[in-house]
Amino acid sequence: MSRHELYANDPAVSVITGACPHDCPDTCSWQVAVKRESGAAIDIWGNASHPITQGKLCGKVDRYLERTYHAERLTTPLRRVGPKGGGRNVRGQFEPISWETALADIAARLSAVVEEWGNQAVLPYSYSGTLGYLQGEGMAVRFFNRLGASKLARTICSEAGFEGYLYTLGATLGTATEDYAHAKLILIWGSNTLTSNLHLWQFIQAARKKGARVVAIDPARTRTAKAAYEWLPIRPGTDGALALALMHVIIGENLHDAEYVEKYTVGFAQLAERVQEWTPERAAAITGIPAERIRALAVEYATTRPTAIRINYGMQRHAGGGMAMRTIACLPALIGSWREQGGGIQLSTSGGFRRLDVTGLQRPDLRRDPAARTINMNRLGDALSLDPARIALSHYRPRPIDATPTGEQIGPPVKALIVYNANPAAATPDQSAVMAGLAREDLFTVVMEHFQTDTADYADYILPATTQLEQWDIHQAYGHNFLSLNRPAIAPVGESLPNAEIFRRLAHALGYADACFLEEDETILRTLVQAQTQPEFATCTWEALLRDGYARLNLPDPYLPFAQGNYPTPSGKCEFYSQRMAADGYDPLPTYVAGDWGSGTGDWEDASAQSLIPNPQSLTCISPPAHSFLNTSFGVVDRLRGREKEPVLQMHPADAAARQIADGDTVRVWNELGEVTLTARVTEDLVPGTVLAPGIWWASHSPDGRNINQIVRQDEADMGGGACFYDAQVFVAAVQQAVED
Ligand SMILES: Nc1nc2c(c(=O)[nH]1)N[C@H]1C(S)=C(S)[C@@H](COP(=O)(O)OP(=O)(O)OC[C@H]3O[C@@H](n4cnc5c(=O)[nH]c(N)nc54)[C@H](O)[C@@H]3O)O[C@H]1N2
Ligand SMILES: Nc1nc2c(c(=O)[nH]1)N[C@H]1C(S)=C(S)[C@@H](COP(=O)(O)OP(=O)(O)OC[C@H]3O[C@@H](n4cnc5c(=O)[nH]c(N)nc54)[C@H](O)[C@@H]3O)O[C@H]1N2
Ligand SMILES: [Mo]
Repeated sequence: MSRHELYANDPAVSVITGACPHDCPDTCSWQVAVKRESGAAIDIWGNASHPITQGKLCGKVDRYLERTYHAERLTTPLRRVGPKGGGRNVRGQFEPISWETALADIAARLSAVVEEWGNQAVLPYSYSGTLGYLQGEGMAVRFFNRLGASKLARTICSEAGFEGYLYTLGATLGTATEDYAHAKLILIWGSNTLTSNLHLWQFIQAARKKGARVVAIDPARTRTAKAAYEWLPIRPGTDGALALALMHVIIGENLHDAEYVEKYTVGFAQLAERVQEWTPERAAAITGIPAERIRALAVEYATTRPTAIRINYGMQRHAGGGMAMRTIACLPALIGSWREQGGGIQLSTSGGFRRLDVTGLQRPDLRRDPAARTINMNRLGDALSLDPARIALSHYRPRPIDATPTGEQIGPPVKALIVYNANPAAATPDQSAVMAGLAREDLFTVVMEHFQTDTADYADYILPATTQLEQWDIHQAYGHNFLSLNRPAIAPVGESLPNAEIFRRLAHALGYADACFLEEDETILRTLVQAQTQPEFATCTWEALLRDGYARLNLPDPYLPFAQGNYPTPSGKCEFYSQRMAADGYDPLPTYVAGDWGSGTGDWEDASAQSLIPNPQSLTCISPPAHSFLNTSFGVVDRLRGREKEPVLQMHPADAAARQIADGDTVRVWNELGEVTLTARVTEDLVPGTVLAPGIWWASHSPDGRNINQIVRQDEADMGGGACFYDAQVFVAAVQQAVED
């Protein structure tokens, strides 16, 4: 008997359907069993009827009740009584206060900041704690529009890749997740499916049962690469070169789909000319993949039918990440694989939801100051400095043509920071700059949280927020085409409140009389659903969502978005040549943009640092997600933290030997931005020259109260102001030998 059946027959239990709120492509439909009498949740599982969830949750969200009822869950508003900040096992000190006092104090402080420094001195900071429309950028956006706060460019995760993909294809549409089951060759490119996109795997397995081959292109032999047919080890940040060489072979050997190219693409002649210089030998020298293997892969890719690429964000967290994505996105059109079910490429399915109208939800008409500056969230460290030059740097500039005009208004320093759904002290680049900013005594910081995170340690006020079990929301997805409704299963734990309610109360405390700050959460969501007029939402009625908990977008089934062109680009075609890119200051043709940090010209390469280690060579550091964490959101769950054991640095035996480092040694990892202490794991599952630190550990759970974002710079990728988490150069040295027994 399934758990659903078990509980459905139990009169003492009710079953509530909801949706996982976390930042993951899978956006699972979940079900929660709640004791009617006590109102306590007693079990949670994946919804068996959902075509993607198929009854399974990941190992993290399986522990959602443990997280929700965790002893350290925040249950009352808190006011700081000690110094700002924390450290290893040192936490900020706070006293409980009432909501009334907290809201009155915060309103008074915000009003004073606005009065003295102007509305732009207030900065919201949020990302993906929940991806819900309402508890994410819903009521919060109404509030910050009304206040006229500085705007935040949400660039930390996927922006560079998105921009690159959009230049080529016009929308983040692609292969349907279910359709991977039909592929005969699957390239998993810069993604660790078994860790970060688990529910795709069942479709890949189905394809393998029918003989499909799976190739993982990754600097690390991840769980996914181990399970794949082949691991193709690639140097980080060099994927563009690989794609160019693949196209060199495909066009050179006349393996492209001439008819598809002719009908549905622009710029083939220029592309052919461009890739002529990209011989496999040239790409081999850059990527580290042997030329023969590149040649064979190109032939295999072009001649196997259908063939699908699953690309994700790993390969775009680099200085040239946008261009790499733009280049790879040309491949399926070149071989015409969009024609076939099980062909194409998927970066994200979020494009299916792109026409969901959120104006009623976010109320841009309320914006008091439409010209307010936009801060790039990756540069929070700069934004929180008091140096005008650094504040200017933190302004969002997504393209080269947006370079700072001289005399640009930089606006006031940030004097009030309101953090929700994010943990920037742990997750944002250049951790020491972020922490230094957060430590400013003249900065007023409010953090809405479930737990006292590294960021909350710096807050003046911490406001307890509800989890998904305790709140309403609606979710799009970026790994499938279902819209989901989340219903609260339990009453708020302690005095916690949904983000929407906190902003509603803050609006009230600030005297905002607009009717939109009175609307109830459920009403807002129903109105949002009912306001949609585009045909793809015709199936997503409020009734269907209440009944099933999810609804498939009204897209054709099967869904082959570009089988007959229909690219929403300026030309209406797949753009091998992009005029828009030229106008935006880019090379209009696919090209390779090298990581600009490893070039040996930066000031990071200072002699004093080099003299500290026997082998002064720097290594490229990547820090993709640990299996048992979701960014920092599950770091508090002991059982999951226990699975990850401790913050480690994986390194290749050759790199370890060159530094006289042995497995288990404590190592110092540093560059000019900062340093962090980790435990070395020597492994052949990594390309030489690259080290890997699984993330994201809480700083306060780390040996020296710091984590790997110490060594990640704030500089933007080539497109979209995206982050460069995996484009860091570091030095590594042992600080202590492991004790042998
Ligand atoms: N368990 C778990 N799941 C998660 C998350 C988590 O923290 N934990 N985070 C969620 C979030 S916020 C996101 S954005 C998604 C991310 O989803 P993905 O982008 O699929 O992230 P990963 O699964 O880490 O896969 C990235 C892979 O890229 C590799 N990589 C790094 N640099 C390069 C490169 O230059 N080229 C190539 N080819 N590969 C490279 C890394 O080694 C890693 O294996 O996952 C989500 N799901
Ligand atoms: N070194 C390194 N750094 C990275 C990455 C990496 O791969 N390597 N990945 C990057 C990526 S892809 C991303 S997306 C970012 C993610 O960065 P963040 O968005 O900061 O993600 P989390 O660290 O998980 O923090 C989310 C916080 O929101 C809280 N939260 C969850 N739900 C709610 C809610 O309903 N209400 C409120 N008020 N709070 C809630 C959680 O408790 C958690 O503390 O990190 C980035 N940082
Ligand atoms: Mo992300």
